[in-house]
Amino acid sequence: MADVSANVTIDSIMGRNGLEKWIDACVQLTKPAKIRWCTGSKEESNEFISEMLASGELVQLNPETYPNCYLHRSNPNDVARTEKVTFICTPTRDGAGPTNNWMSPENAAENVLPLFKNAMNGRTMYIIPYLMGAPDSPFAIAGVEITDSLYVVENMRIMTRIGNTALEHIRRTGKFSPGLHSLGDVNPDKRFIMHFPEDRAVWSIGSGYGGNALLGKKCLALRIGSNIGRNDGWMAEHMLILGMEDPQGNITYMAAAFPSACGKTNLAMLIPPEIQKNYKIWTVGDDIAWMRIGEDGRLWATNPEAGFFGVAPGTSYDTNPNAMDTSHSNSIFTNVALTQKNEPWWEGMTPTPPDGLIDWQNRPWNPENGPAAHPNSRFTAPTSQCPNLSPHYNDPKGVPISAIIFGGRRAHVAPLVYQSLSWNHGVYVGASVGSETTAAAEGKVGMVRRDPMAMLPFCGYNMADYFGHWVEMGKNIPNPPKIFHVNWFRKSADGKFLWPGFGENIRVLRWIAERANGRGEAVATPIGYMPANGALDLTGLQISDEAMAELTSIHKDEWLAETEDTGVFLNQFGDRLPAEIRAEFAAQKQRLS
Ligand code: OXD
Ligand code: MN
Repeated sequence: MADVSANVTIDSIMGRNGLEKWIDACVQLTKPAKIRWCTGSKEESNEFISEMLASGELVQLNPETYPNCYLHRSNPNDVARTEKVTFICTPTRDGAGPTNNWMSPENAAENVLPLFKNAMNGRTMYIIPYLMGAPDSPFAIAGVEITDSLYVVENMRIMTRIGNTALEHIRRTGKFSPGLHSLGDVNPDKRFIMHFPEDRAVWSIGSGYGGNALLGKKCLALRIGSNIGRNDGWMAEHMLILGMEDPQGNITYMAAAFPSACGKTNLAMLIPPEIQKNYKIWTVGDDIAWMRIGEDGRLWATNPEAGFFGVAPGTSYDTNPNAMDTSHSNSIFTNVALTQKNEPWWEGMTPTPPDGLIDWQNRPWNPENGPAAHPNSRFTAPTSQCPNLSPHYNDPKGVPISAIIFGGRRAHVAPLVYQSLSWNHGVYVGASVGSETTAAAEGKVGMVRRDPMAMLPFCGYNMADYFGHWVEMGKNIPNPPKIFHVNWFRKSADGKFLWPGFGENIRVLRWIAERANGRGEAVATPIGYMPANGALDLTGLQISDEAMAELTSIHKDEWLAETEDTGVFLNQFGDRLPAEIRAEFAAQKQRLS
């Protein structure tokens, strides 16, 4: 290890010698001026918020209309997850696989750890014990995040269960995920998000952005979590969880994976249109699902988070009233615009922008400078405030999943909905998910990239082995969920969305629930089962027959090209790709030709 500090050993900084020694090592390394343990109390939160208001790190929003809500403007160089500096540090490159950036733990200790040296000089170190999962769930996993950012502390307070509950869990189990975070000098050239699955450890430096800095979410619950799940026989997935209640009161639970910024939060909180009002959606989670085989042989899912970190633009009382209500109090808004009434605003919140907006960079808004709110601006809001929150949200055993749904943002090719022919075909469907890129991660927006199970940026080990784990799980679940694919984003030749989306998606969920419960009319096609004529309830929907025909059409030439492209993606895994996935690929090609 490079000369970071005489007292810092790799064992201690990885947390191998326990919590106290790890904290000592972090202190020796980063040399904070003060140390503060977070207890999770309301008083502590008030104190931290006052401090941030005084320093300008937060701006208080209108206390009448947005009580206890704040605006944070981040460094303009730090507004999204940075996948190119996100590393999986397994002993061998193969452990991380071809779709992850890899660095050896030795190399990380040599080259990245020194960036933390004296990083907290003159700053306070906050120690945040936190829990992912309900406190009395046997599946909860604890972490401790050390950070020098109060913004991170207050976001972690919303997104996870922080403080003494978590500390008790750690004392009882002796286990925790050590996460060291420092803003450093918020320099993109010295920004690294490092994961060490063998130690459940995370080091993050140079960024204060959500997915890079709130270590419980993408880092622990998905990248490290997927490793723990593989070893212990469960699944950590980038999925929302919802329950759909039918008029008879039966609830069908579904988990759905979509790449970032494809409307997961909207789907999780869907409110059906008036004509479908006898159906109701219960929200369990909007981003992450941990799924285990229950004693009854079904797959049970829990949401390990305590908050929503939702994309703001496009969210409105038309598109997602539940998200609007959830985030109207006790919430933090990041990189949104500010109105003259001191309220948050973003593109799509109202049909026209109010006068006198201040943009996300604290300038009077001039459309020539781009949107008023950053396209990846966010709200951090407590799950408990969601008006249609499922009574089972905190249930330690979770909810039984009958359907798994994959989806992407595809202007062409993918039809509105189809069902896989089997579990393994469903794994292939998930492995072939493609989506147009969005602003949630840095890079060009609008390119189709393969994003298997929406886990490309979040799978913490070799993705070929991850497909293998899915195949294995299928063998072990006596009563597995049915697997589906949806696409809300198909466009006509003149570039208009064909499907109205949002609340109307209930019509598709209804067919999915019927199929999952052994009913629902379907026809077999080369890519899977599609709704039979009349099987989707379109009553009261203004949609032309041509639009419906296009939404449910499969163009063979497009699908052959799609399958070839999936093959190119899968080929990078070489011999490590499970034989079952290879066989599904061959069978799909065969059916198409
Ligand atoms: C998120 C993401 O923030 O997927 O949830 O990017
Ligand atoms: Mn996400």
